[in-house]
Amino acid sequence: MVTLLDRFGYMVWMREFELSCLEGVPTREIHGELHTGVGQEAIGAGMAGFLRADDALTSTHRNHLHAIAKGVDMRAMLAEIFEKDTGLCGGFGGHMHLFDPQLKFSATGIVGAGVPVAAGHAFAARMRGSDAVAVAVIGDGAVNTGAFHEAMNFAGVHQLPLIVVVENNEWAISVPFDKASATATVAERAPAWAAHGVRVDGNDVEAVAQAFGGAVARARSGGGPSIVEATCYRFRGHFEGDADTYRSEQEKNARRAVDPIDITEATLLDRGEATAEQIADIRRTVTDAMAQMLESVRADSSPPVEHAMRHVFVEVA
Ligand SMILES: Cc1ncc(C[n+]2csc(CCOP(=O)(O)OP(=O)(O)O)c2C)c(N)n1
Repeated sequence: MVTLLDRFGYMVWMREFELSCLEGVPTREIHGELHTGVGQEAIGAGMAGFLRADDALTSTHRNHLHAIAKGVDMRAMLAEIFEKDTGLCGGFGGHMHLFDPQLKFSATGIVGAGVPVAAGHAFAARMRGSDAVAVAVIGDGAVNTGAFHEAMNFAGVHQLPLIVVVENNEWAISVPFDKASATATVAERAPAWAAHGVRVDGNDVEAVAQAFGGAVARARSGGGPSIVEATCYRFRGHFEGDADTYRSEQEKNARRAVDPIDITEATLLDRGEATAEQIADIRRTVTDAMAQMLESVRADSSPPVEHAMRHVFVEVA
């Protein structure tokens, strides 16, 4: 069983992982856009512990925390993000294209495109007679794509073991959710696809765990698809380098003051489920371990230039 203290630990790892990634932007160790999930940790941490290796999880451009929740090796992820040949994909994919076939984890930068892939995994599990489930994590911007509607309808028709987790951080880059969605929530759309829908406070890691765990159990036992909408706020710009002028300073300051890690810490202390020393110890241990991981990843080599054409054409021996 994953305890609240365990979930707190996951959140601290997730935050420190993202902070380590941020270090590679000004130094130009990381090329291209970097999207972090700082502020959204309670969703990934709430999903931890419910999925098996043979369950599939597809994610987005903002994928690091979901990979950690699926159990993907963090060092291999960090090395991939820092473009090293020790990375998950040999340094060829970068941060938006993390793939772990053993754990059936994949990501795509194409908004909404992970949902039909997850529906395919769910359909394959059904055909194999397995009770494996498939999860797609998407943002609120993805719920207005054709891919999402089509995949949800397919999952509803076949009552597939598909769980779509929507991280509703209210903004799709500069577009507010309420200016783009015909419905006030995503969860309320679920009955249109014969799916179960629930909306939870995505800063409340226990509420996320309860909703996600319930959806996984339902899917595994033949109860069909679910949408779990978790409300949250992204603390940083859409990507590193985003001027982020579309959100007022007042809004950003007020929302960043509601930090899911601090909320979880306060709950643990209030309930006497952890002492201040234990909390401080977790924070310190994780910070030190992440610093060491980053230092060691930085010492790895980049893929050699002669490998540049690898994985482009079929290689004939
Ligand atoms: C099909 C497609 N359209 C547009 C884009 C450009 N784009 C990248 S991220 C993004 C917004 C995504 O917002 P959301 O789904 O809410 O996720 P968030 O970034 O808030 O996590 C857009 C429009 C894209 N990558 N793919």
